[in-house]
Amino acid sequence: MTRNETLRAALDSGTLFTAMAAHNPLAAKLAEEAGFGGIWGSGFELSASYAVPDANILSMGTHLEMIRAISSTVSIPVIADIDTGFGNAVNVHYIVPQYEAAGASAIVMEDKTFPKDTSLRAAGRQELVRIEEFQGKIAAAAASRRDPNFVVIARVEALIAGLGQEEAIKRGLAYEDAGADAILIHSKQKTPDEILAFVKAWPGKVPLVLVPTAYPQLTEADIAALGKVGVVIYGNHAIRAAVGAMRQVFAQIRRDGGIANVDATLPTVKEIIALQGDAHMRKIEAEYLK
Ligand code: SPV
Ligand code: MG
Repeated sequence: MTRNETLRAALDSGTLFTAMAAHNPLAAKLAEEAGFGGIWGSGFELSASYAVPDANILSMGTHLEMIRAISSTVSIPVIADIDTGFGNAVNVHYIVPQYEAAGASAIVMEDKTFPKDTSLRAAGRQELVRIEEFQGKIAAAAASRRDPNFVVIARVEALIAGLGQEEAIKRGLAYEDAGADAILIHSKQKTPDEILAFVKAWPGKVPLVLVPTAYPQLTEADIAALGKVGVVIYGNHAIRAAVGAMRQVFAQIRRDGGIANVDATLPTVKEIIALQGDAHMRKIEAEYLK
């Protein structure tokens, strides 16, 4: 099975597919090693890794290169977060084949205006585009993919924008009509209530995608039991883990005035060399270095 087929089959099967965020190939490799079904090529994580806001400050090319690097490192499906599609439906028509060629198995595109503002920030600028305009963008994404198994996910930001459930359902259904294979419904409420109400009311045929960052109480077992959710995305746990670990170790080295105490707590250099794919290079070396 190709990666696109794997993701498509997971969506068709009705079992819950899990995707962990990554901002570089190493994070993606660790997520694959941990047993996640796929990788979330997160714009938030990539922005954070450059220490800039998640607000289209970085170019599409930077994100596309991250997706290419991740896809060539792991063998599980990669879901690319293309924000608002970097422009209008015409831009989307050109961009989707580039993400497909870079090895992504899916794109997620959100119905906000360009440039976007990040979703989880309190009081962000959350402006949505017209429903018809976004339908055109989804249709352009679906039409421009080369492989019919490449998955197009429409992301509804109506709840994030505070427009309520009726608007969110209306948009989800309109995007399904336009050809979306799944609907990502995002919420920044600190309890799952808003999302649970949406899932319960969702009358569409396509599966839903959840990003439970703001409401972490909801477990995979809870989500699977809802019956309508195909994918759960853990949106920023790679970068948050990295920030927490680096802060702690850096502070201890400053406190101790040296690395003697942290050394034993860290993964060994040998482990990092293994993660670099050293074994693979040694095989090439043995075969071709004459
Ligand atoms: C991302 O990880 O880039 C996302 C999810 O889009 S969120 O940051 O919650 O909007
Ligand atoms: Mg994003």
